[in-house]
Amino acid sequence: MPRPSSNGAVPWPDAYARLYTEKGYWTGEALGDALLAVADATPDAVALVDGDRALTHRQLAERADATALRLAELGLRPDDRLVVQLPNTLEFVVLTYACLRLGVIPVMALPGHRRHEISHLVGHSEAVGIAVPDVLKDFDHQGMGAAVADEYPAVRHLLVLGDKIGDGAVDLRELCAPPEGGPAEAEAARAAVDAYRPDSRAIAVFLLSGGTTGLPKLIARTHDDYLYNARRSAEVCGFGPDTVYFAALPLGHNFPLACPGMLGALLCGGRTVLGSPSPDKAFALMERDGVTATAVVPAIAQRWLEHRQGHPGADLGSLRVLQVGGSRLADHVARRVRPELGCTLQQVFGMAEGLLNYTRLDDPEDVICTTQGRPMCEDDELLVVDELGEPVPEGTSGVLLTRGPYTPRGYYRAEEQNARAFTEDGWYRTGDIVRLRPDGNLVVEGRDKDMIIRGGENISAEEIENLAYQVPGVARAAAVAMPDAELGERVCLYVVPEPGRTVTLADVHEVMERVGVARFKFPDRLVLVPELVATKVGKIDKKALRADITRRLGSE
Ligand code: OOB
Repeated sequence: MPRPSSNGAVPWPDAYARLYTEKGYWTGEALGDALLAVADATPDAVALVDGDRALTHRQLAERADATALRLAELGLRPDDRLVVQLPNTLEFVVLTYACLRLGVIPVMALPGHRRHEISHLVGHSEAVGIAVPDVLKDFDHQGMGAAVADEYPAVRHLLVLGDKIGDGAVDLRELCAPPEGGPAEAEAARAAVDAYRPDSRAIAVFLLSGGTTGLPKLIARTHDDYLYNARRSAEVCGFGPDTVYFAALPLGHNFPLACPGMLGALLCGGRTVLGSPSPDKAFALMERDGVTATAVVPAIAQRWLEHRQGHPGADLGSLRVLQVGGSRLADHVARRVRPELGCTLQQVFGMAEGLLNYTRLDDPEDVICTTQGRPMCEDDELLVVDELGEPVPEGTSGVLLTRGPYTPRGYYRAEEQNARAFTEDGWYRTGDIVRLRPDGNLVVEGRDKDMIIRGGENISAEEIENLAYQVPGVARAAAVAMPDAELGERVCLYVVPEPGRTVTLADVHEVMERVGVARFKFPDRLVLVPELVATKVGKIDKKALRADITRRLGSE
């Protein structure tokens, strides 16, 4: 098993690092420098649009450096960790860019996370700061952040975005404000931030694993690997200076962040427009800003298609590519994209752990609609194996293992999980059941991991079960995916109650509410059963449970 290095990340073996450098995948640049080079080349092109606020590449770069210096003044230093839970806003982008320049590592939390998750992320990453909105969708993020900061004395900075900044908190609008002074000051700020330049092998960002084992694990992505991730993705997606990328999904997700996402668009001298997936607003914004590419999960693609039927009005003529990924897109939905939205569909089978598969824009329609694409790099290694770990014959389905230049060799400080999720020689076990077609494209046929993907949010069944055991009267619990027309899957919890007791869905929700668990993890349905059938090896037979709930749904 590869050992973690002193920074807690598991590095690639030297021979691979050499190979990836020789092949030009790793360029030795820090992400911040790559972004600055673009700002120097196309200073006056618009880089970022957030409502009626717009920044050119030069303005964005200068704001990032001003922000980096303010972070440094607050006492943040390279390798410090900052848990970031912000909506898609200018401040999110400026703060992230500033962190990349300074070598401060953002930990990309998701908007739905609550105290349970944020507290875990802060503890595990040993964060010194938390960045949150004041209130969002009636939830007091600032209060949550303050409570987590109280719990962890190492947290010295609470950065808050909004109108109500509490005592002792830092106002993110001020932190991310434009620099004062003229070109000379900007140059001086840049030189000052340059002094902090992180090594290209250092950790650039922490992404979260969807995970199958309880709370999310941290994935340490390096400057070298993540820059390649975004640049190569941009190439495959035909991004260039004319690209107008619409960030509809929350930017903390790998997909809108760097596949090619916001970073890919910036690195091409293109533009990112910030928004959210709600169809009315998204369509109006795509028309107004001349959006050329965007990324969504299948549940949203479906919603957009439905909406389009009722509201054919908005002009989506600028849209060239709709990327869809995160969970399996049904072939019949895929086939509707070109005729109904007038753009090319690109299926993306990716993971925060690294490997990205894309259908290519010029693939035959059949490949685009029925496969999840092929790896973006010729040095992505794929292995499809059976239950015994033996490679299956081509065209047979099996579990996918992978290694490559942007797939780290282990989770951050997680030796026990790494022993399960990675093989001795560094292959990542994706837990996805795939079939490799003779033309090199993959078809995702299922999952061999205990995870539920609810409208693009990955949920660990084990985490839900652990929470269920805190509910009085629960003797045994098993969470499984139940099929759902709208979200793809929802969470169904099977419970064996203790003798003479009963348990309701409301009881489960109450406990999860109290613990402060993200809403999207709340079970959608509870089924009481007298017992849970075990497999031959003594594990709960989840296949049988999935079949059971599918049967129940079918007969309703
Ligand atoms: C993306 O990343 P994660 O880390 O949230 O989730 C990864 C898992 C995969 O292992 C697979 O189980 C599932 O999500 N998945 C798909 C899929 N794309 C992801 N399953 C079937 N079909 C697909 N197209 O979800 C992600 C990261 C970067 C780009 C796109 C998606």
